Amino acid sequence: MTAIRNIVILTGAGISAESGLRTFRAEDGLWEDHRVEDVATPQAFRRDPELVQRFYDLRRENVLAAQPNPAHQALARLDREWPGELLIVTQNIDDLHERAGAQRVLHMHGEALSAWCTACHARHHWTSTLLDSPPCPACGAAALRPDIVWFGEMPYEMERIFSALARADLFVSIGTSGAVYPAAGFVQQAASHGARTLELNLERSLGSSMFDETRLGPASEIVPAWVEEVLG
Ligand code: BJW
Repeated sequence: MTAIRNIVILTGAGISAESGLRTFRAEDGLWEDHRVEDVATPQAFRRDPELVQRFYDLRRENVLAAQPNPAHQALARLDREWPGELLIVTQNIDDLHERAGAQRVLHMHGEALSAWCTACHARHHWTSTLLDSPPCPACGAAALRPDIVWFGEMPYEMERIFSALARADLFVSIGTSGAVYPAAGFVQQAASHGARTLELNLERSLGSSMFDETRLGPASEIVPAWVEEVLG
């Protein structure tokens, strides 16, 4: 077997579930309170900006109240100690990877604690409400929206992600259902370039059959165990 040097890790809502942040497609999922098309599309924002801003105000509050769990901490340890290339591509908008200490993190679907000015395109760290249409600190326009990638919008830094996938020796997917593209296709991208592929999830996902190996269990247990194994 080829020695592993470059690792790409994809994380989804499942890694933050044990930190108290709800996943999207579980029975008690987020979208039972709010249908995804009511809040996570640019069309919904144009139709009912108040609903969307209220929804993301609440998400922001939840993120601020949450704490990293042992799975985030284990990946932060891997980031500190892994001598080769490593990239944690997260679909999550929380900052729990960073608060656990990870640095090589890319938020492909945006960040809850960021606001994007649609007038001047500045981005600002944001921890309070956007519901009252505050002025953009850079240009003064009342044009701030959540810095989130909605359905139909291009995820962030796709070139950097595809380039890391092409160099990866190991691709690991943690706590994601494989329901949303382009992230759901990363396993095939990585495999087509020769990477070994591993899924860590609570239960089998839509994409499980595409992985070389699937390990089932709560992220707080199976991620630290896997990191221990990789760091030897
Ligand atoms: C645990 C656990 C525990 C629980 N331990 N595990 C037809 C075919 C292909 C594509 C399309 C198509 N029709 C439309 C599209 C495109 C569309 C898409 O994919 N739609 C699908 C619904 C079909 N995608 C887009 O529009 C994207 N943009 C795009 O494609 O641009 C064009 C492009 C082309 C080519 C290249 C590049 C780009 C944008 C997608 C934006 C997604 N946005 C959201 C909301 C915003 C963020 C937010 O508000 O938080 O992102 S949707 C939502 O789903 C969120 C998530 O990041 C994303 C993924 O969800 P995730 O993380 O997988 O969560 P769940 O709940 O689904 O799964 C949780 C998992 O955890 C489960 O498996 C559990 O088992 C597990 N679990 N507890 C371990 N304790």
